[in-house]
Amino acid sequence: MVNNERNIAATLVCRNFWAKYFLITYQYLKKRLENPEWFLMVTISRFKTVPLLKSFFVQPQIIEIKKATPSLFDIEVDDAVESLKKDSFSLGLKLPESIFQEILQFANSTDCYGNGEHHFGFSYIEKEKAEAKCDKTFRRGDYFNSNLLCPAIKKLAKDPKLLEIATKYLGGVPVHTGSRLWWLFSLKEQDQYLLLEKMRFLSLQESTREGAYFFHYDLDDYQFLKFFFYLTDVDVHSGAHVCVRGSHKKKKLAHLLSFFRRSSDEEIADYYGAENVVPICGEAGFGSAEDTFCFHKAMIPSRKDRLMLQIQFALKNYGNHNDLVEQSALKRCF
Ligand SMILES: O=C(O)CCC(=O)C(=O)O
Repeated sequence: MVNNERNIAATLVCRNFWAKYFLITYQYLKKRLENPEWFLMVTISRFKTVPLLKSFFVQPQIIEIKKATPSLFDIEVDDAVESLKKDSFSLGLKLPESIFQEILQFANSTDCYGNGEHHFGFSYIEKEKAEAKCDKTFRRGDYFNSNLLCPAIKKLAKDPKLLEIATKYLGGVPVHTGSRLWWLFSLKEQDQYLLLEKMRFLSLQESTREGAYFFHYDLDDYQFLKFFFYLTDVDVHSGAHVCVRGSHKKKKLAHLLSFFRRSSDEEIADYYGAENVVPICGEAGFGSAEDTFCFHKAMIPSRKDRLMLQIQFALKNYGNHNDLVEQSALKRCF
């Protein structure tokens, strides 16, 4: 009897798994066929690290860099580009105090949206009230239209040194493809466990919406680059972003061919060495540049919520990496 029940349960789980697998595959193909150019890029750009194909994907151009306005950053551009090429990331950016305060003020005075859902808007200090009202646990809070609504965020996307780093790293004229600002809310141990279990069965896109807590790599263009800025103090207990040094240049064939582009902590440490798994910690205002074709993830915050800003550049804008939402589609919880 017990065995029989187990068999039934196993059959249901398998059916569920395959139903979900086919649904994800269907949605994936439908979305990609609507945008064939993007589909082609997502399919082939992952092979840019294969030595014989490299020159096909990356054709450096000579670009004149205009430095009309002064930069907000005191950083050596060539050093940053070297680190990006070698390690996949470069540390040491720092937001000027006035820009930092302006973004913080924006975050405190604008609604964020629970788990990125357009109808769960609330102000950060109302989070617990919003959770009670919606009968939900929010793991993330995303802001929308940040580049349009916050002049400081807009200014960062036009900063001459960030553009120069992007130009030299991408080997072409960088296009600002979007900015994003979001909270990762701290979770109790039990909730962390439940979340990780749930995420095992989600597609990369769905699990990223929960908080990108599994190692994965992005395929946003043939060449792309992100700048991250912490708006809260971040350590390994408060949502450190983690990247795997050198993994933008070298990937296992199984990882390159993988539909989900995800990997476990154990597999990453085995293949790249634990010493190359780098949690990025820093005080509020700390920034970094990263080629997120490398394996990367966020650590689940257990002690404090994390607020992070991302500014993204690529060679082409496929329209998928921004936080733009029709303002009328956004609704408050209360
Ligand atoms: O939140 C983080 O630190 C990682 C974000 C990320 O990997 C993603 O959005 O793809």
